[in-house]
Amino acid sequence: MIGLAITMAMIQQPLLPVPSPRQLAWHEMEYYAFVHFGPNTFTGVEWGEGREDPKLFNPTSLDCEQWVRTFKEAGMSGVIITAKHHDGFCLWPSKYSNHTVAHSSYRGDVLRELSEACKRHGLKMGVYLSPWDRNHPTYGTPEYNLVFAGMLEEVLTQYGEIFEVWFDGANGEGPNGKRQEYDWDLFVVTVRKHQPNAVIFSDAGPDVRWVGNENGFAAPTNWATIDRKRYVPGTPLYRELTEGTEGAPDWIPAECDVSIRPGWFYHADQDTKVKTVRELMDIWYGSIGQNAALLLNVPPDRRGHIHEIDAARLLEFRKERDRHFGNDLMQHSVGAFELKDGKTETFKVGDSVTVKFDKEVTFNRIRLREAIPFGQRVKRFEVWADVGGSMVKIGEGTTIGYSRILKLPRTSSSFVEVRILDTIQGTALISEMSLYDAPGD
Ligand code: FUL
Repeated sequence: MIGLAITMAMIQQPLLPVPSPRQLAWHEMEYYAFVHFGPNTFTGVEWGEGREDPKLFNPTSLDCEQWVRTFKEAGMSGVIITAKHHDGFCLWPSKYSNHTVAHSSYRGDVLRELSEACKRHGLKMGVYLSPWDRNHPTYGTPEYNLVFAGMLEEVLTQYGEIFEVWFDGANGEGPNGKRQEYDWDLFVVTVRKHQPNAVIFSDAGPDVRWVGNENGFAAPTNWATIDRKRYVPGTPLYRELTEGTEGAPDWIPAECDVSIRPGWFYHADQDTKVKTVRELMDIWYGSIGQNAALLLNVPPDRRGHIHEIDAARLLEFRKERDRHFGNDLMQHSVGAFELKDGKTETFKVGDSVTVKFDKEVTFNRIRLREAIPFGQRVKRFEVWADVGGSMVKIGEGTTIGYSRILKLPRTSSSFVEVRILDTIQGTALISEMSLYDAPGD
């Protein structure tokens, strides 16, 4: 990896929209854990009805320290926990509900345990709160909006810094058969007031958007921009969310949420269905490699542990990523980022990002990044290499954004060129380029 954005970028005009400081910090997190935990862990369902006896929630040896240690070793940067899923059960002792840990067989505060473990290990914590609540008696009335804002205030003020607030878009009937009209403005204001650095996720932002599927894949063309006016949470335009929209007015990048198991919650009969390293690598290329973040769900079991199979898989996945991306061949380059005409400050359409080596290197992956503080611009590029004395096209792509990884045929070369073929407004700022030789194809 080499970086040169800063000096060049200083003199650049940003192309609006650009990420906010909280979004920029979020972009760098890249890969973090999702934790679905609650009564469903003990009843075996995915969507609890909210009428479950809270006493069912009974982890026998809850160990958030073990979760966080595992996530850290797995190379994850944070963890988002289902503080409240659709069943309305609160993993903290909320004063707004009788359906909480305080009324369960486990009398502690899961959010406290987790936040302390995160602080000890330097991981960031986020919270998932389902606006849809199948338990709360006020659901379906204006009063529920105040209850939900009050719950938000509790989780955003008692556990230290929160990096992301995840609003689930699923929305059905509540206990009284009514649907809720959500006061989104109130919810957003509440988050901004108590955690101004946290990004807010929903189907449509305002800070981070759903990628439109739960498989872990963004599209090869993936803009960080959408036109927010076209969306309301819960009624997404799936395809558009997967690709973003070129030239749209709002910077709302995609996050890929996917579970390591078929379900979001732990079910013992899925112990044999934990995703393989190969499947996880495909997800990595489809998310991190396609300008999105990866939120990988790893649900704790009834003991309150990350199951041994999942923990081992996460570490194997990390080792495999190291085998793919552990050795950046750019470290051997002798001349990098030399512009064709030697004078231009920026990469214009028709310019090339070029890299020379004093002897051939062999590679089959390229990772590119744009200097996103100045916007996302690249629409089309090609990768060329000198192979045995002639320039050969070895790959092509559309968008780059925060991060784009292309698989290439294994190539040996001492001169590599990324040709910028099309951009918004004719210029591009490429901030990093890496070359790797990954095992296999
Ligand atoms: C969905 C929910 O309905 C699932 O239970 C899960 O929480 C997933 C991440 O989001 O909308």
